[in-house]
Amino acid sequence: MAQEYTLELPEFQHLSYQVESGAAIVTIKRPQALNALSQDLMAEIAEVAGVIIQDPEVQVVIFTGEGKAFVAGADIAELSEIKDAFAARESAIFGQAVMGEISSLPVPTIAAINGYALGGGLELALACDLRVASTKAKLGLPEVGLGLIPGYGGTQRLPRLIGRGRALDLIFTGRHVSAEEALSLGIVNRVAEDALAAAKELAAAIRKNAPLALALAKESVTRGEGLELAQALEVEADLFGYAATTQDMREGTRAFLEKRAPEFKGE
Ligand code: CO8
Repeated sequence: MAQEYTLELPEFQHLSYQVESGAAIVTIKRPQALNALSQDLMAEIAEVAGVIIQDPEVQVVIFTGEGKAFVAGADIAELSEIKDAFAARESAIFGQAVMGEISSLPVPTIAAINGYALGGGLELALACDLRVASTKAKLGLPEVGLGLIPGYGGTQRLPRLIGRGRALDLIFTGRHVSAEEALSLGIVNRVAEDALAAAKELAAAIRKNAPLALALAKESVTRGEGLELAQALEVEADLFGYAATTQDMREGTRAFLEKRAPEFKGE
């Protein structure tokens, strides 16, 4: 069921925001340019991240695109107008910060890749926790063909996800890979005919679990990424300790012992 809003939403021009059964669905809507990320659209993505954080109904977020693309990259018309290295660097830093807002959302995020996810579009998907691709999707980092390099996190997040050699194959060739190849490379978690429907199913499976535990599990994985194993395990132990103090932990363990479904409150 779609939520009735008490939260005041900004007027978005290039995306829509809707909450269905605890899942926020953010649909990028610039189909005339295959949802290319203009600066205005990037600002709206940053804004929607702020909305998500404030919306108490949201337990999972799904990003998707309208029409035949998820997002076909940064807006090439705007890129062609960039005058100098300073301006280009600023644009990359702004874009990286927007992707950072997405990747640091406390709730699980899913990219429902309904079509082309190229350049900045793949980088948006990589900023999400999970990726579900439609059988029609094409993914790639074609920036070198434009005389550029990925600048919204692609040279960093893709190698961390799939390893240096596989990432550089995609970055050097700029080739588009199919959903099936993306699955075998480990870029996407699932492939389905209808990416959004499959992402909603995945969101429903995630939402059955304790919300604070989900947030703490995500935090543990994120904080551990840049650390030595011993330090990372300390982070895990600290967050485990915190999880064990929650009402949801009492409820989850009691429900198991009483052979019933738990009712988590996120407390
Ligand atoms: N930017 C602007 N407009 C675009 C983009 C884009 N990335 N992609 C498509 N469009 C526009 C087309 O120009 C076209 O507009 P019009 O109808 O006015 O001519 C419309 O969308 C439809 O596109 P096509 O006719 O090309 O559709 P096809 O089905 O023939 O082809 C493709 C689809 C293969 C996806 C093709 O459109 C394509 O190759 N697009 C560009 C993909 C690309 O190179 N993306 C990477 C961009 S660079 C990038 O993302 C860098 C990110 C980091 C930046 C950091 C610093 C700011």
